[in-house]
Amino acid sequence: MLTKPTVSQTRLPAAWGDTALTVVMPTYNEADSLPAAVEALMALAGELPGLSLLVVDDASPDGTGELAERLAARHNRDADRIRMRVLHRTEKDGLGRAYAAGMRRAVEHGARYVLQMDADGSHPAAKIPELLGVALATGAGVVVGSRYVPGGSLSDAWGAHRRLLSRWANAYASAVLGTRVRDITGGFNLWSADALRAIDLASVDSAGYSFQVEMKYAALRRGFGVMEVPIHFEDRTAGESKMSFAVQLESMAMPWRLRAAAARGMR
Ligand SMILES: Nc1nc2c(ncn2[C@@H]2O[C@H](COP(=O)(O)OP(=O)(O)OP(=O)(O)O)[C@@H](O)[C@H]2O)c(=O)[nH]1
Ligand SMILES: [Mg+2]
Repeated sequence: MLTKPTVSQTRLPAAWGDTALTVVMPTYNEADSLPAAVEALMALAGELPGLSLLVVDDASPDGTGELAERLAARHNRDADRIRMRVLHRTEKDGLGRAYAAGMRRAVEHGARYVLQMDADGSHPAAKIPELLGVALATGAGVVVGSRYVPGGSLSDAWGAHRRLLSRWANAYASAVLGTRVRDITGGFNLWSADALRAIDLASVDSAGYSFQVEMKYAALRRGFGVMEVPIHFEDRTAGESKMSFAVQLESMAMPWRLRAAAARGMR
């Protein structure tokens, strides 16, 4: 039985902790989940002085955007530098578009690494130092927080049907695209700014979850290394999933669209 780390288990060389690293966190109606997600990240500030957070909110009707502003004001007041910012967008435009906008902003503001992370408590903040350590030690363009390498695990709350579906979606996308990435659909990934600049975020097609697959494939096509680090993936404990049928259809079609574009030499 694997135990879930509650505190960071990786000690980085002190200088590595100074690396400018921005966590991009998209939110839509996450008022019940956001405070704990922000706390978990801010608790890493001692070990990672270069860490900051950018919340990307799509005008959540439940007031997540205003809540994020209040959290930012509190954390920035107590710190010697700006630790948290909020990017407000005018309407719900899909997780992929929110990530692309946030990542672009992070790189423009000087981030050397950008980490994508959900606000619903699914992704383990305590693993961030390890992801950064692997990126710096190997020069990989992307380090995947992976559910499907040895040592990775899924919440016990996931039933057999959901486990199978997730496994199948991963195998499907990797097989269509001919990659060896075990968790190509995963959403807890650390990117180097160099990889993000090479990918050109403005050209990314996916509105929804297929963003995860499209980005990793784009990095591979451009010759960047992809590493995978095992994580434990928790089920969300508050709020609701935003996964819709349209988003699932886009995810089914995207690997074929990417493959066709690659065959035409476009991506
Ligand atoms: N800004 C923005 N954020 C979004 C949008 N859709 C989803 N998100 C956020 O993206 C993250 C992942 O969405 P979830 O609904 O948790 O998707 P999921 O993890 O596949 O589904 P669950 O298993 O039910 O948690 C969460 O932080 C959401 O609030 C969107 O259209 N805009
Ligand atoms: Mg989720």
